[in-house]
Amino acid sequence: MIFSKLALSAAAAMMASSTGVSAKGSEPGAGGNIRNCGTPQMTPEQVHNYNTLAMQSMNKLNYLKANAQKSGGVSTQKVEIEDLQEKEIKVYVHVLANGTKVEDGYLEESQIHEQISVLNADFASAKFSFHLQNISYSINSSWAVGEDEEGFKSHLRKGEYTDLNLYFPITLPESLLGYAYFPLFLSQDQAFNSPTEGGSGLDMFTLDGVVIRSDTLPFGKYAPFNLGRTATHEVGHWFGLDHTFGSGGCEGKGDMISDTPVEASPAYGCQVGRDTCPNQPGEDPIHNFMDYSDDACLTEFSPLQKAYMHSAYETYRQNVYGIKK
Ligand SMILES: [Ca+2]
Ligand SMILES: [Zn+2]
Repeated sequence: MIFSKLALSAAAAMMASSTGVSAKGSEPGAGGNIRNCGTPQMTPEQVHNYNTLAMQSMNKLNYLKANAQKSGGVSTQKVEIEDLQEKEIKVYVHVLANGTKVEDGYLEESQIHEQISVLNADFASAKFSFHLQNISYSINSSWAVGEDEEGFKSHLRKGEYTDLNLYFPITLPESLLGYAYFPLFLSQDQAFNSPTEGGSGLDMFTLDGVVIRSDTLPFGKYAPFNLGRTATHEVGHWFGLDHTFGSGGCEGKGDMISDTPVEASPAYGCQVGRDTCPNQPGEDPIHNFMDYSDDACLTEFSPLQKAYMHSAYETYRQNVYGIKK
């Protein structure tokens, strides 16, 4: 995976050493399969930007402080998102298979359309819609198992920074279900990933996108993660959202989204009533798409998460190099 390559640069080493990729997935799940997301943990700079933008989106939507305080810091007030304009996201799908049979990972188009439908349903209340532009099929034994990320992305990535590329290998290293990259100010990140510093030579524009093992698509075999919610979760990262458990623990800022209760660790299965931070308001957000529960248990984004995704999309993706799109 790209993480080992990124570790060559100092800034990225910080990112890689604190990813917690294996730590977060090391808790036993209810069944044999567990959710394990490989999206890198945010750098301190990303955390700072994330926090600032989260506050801005809160203000923008008139999220009343008074209401938040009344309920002990977790606002239960409905955010008015009527004034958020619906955004249409162009989607490019890339199937990474071993051969041309379905069992080789050569997905049927109907299954891909079903995945896009799940995204549209899950993001409808957040006012995002997804529009499939093209499906590419590649037969490559390395790409099919999620290896050579640089290779498949530099060959296949389509569209602009506003557009979503979805890569579907059969499986991924380290039992990951998927991973994505947070949106960034591109020029800033391209500098840190410069080839002259021994980096991968690929900029974050090329790496941008979501990689998901294809048996997590609707009708896939990776139960209980086969209802297409891995895509929803990873696209949440692509829009800039952190996990609801943040970097873990009850004392930190969690995910910096004030209407998702703080939780100490990822929730697995569907633990209704789970409350790992009893001294912090609210039960754990086990139904939130940005937690680790089973697909059937994941049903929602919080109002502020929805607002934040719009702010991040406008700030990072529609405003590349200061040019507003
Ligand atoms: Ca609590
Ligand atoms: Zn994740």
